[in-house]
Amino acid sequence: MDNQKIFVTRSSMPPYEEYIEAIKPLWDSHWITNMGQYHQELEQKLKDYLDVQQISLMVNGHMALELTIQAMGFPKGAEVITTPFTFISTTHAIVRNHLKPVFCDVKPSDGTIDETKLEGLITERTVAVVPVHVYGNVCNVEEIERIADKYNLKVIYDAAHAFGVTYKGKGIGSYGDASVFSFHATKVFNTIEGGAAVFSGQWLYDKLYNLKNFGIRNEELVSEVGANAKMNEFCAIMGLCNLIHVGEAIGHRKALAREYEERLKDVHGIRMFEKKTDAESNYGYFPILVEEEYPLSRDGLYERMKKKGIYVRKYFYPLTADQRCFENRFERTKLDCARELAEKVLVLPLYESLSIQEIKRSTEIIEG
Ligand code: T4K
Repeated sequence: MDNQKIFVTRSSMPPYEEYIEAIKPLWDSHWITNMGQYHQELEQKLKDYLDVQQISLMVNGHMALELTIQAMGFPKGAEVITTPFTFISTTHAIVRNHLKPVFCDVKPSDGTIDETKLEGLITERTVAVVPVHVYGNVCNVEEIERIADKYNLKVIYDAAHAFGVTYKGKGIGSYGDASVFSFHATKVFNTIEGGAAVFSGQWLYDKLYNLKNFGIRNEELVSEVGANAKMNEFCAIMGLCNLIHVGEAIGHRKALAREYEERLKDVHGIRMFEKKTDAESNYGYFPILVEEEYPLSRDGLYERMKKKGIYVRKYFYPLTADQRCFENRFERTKLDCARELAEKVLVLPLYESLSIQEIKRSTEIIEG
């Protein structure tokens, strides 16, 4: 038991019979993709759950972000201010749209974009900001909105980690011009692979419909050039089944996160991110920061845990700005805090079926 491998996460899955029962009708209809009945049902249910006006389901979170940025119609080469302390998808979505990422530093308190440094990066070529609610930590949405309004910039949140997060009693997806969620297998809520863009205007719904469905409006009309990024019915049904249990799953994660906090709060040299008091987390990730006072380096602790079968992760090291694919491509802005966090962060295992005993196994190694 004590040498069983523990990974950073483990996909939440509904009871087997529940899913099998739910997919049975597909063998009658043979309608398994292209905005079918379950796709529509999931859109309706998620609109309520996420407390948003419009939703467009996608094949994954990355395509939701890439196509939402594309939908805005920014001119080629325009600048988009974003954070490098994120999964590579955020930066790829900007670059694949022929836009230039301008990297802004993050805050040491929670790893989100440092809004006090935004204005200094705005030029006449800036068209948008793509902040990330990293680990579900809520960005300073009010200040970002104030700056965006002042300079007439669009705000598209990468909310891949923030499913079910609320801020000041509102769904996190209701902030900004649009937000994008990931429903990947490793997320709090999954549709196996999947994602969605959420927003308020009908025009964006229609635009994204075109972009995810080849621009096809009817059998004889293709109105614009589009990709294929539709969610299929097996994935939509997985989402419908998982949605029934997600509230309970988040509650369970919360209890486990509290257990970690309690066990780690007095460990010298281990720091945890701050949470906004008016935000309700989804407990999707449990990141810790290994500070200088800790007897081991971050990498030292990572190796020690791995040797004992606990596969923690360095989300997000290296910074996306430092990845080989971007070498010598974009200006090197000062990213001191982001770099420091990337050198210190370790994400501990946290998932619905994790046991207190397994948490103890991890924290005992950290306690040394
Ligand atoms: N923006 C942000 C900020 C993101 O974090 C992400 C995705 C995106 C955008 C893009 O959304 P998607 O297009 O992916 O929907 C994982 C995920 O693949 C990725 O979705 C996620 N972020 C990223 C943070 O983590 P890896 O390369 O670390 O995954 P992997 O395969 O090493 O899996 C991690 C652990 O999860 C495994 O050790 C075990 C567990 N696992 C994994 C899979 C694949 C399961 O339990 N079941 C599974 O099916 O990227």
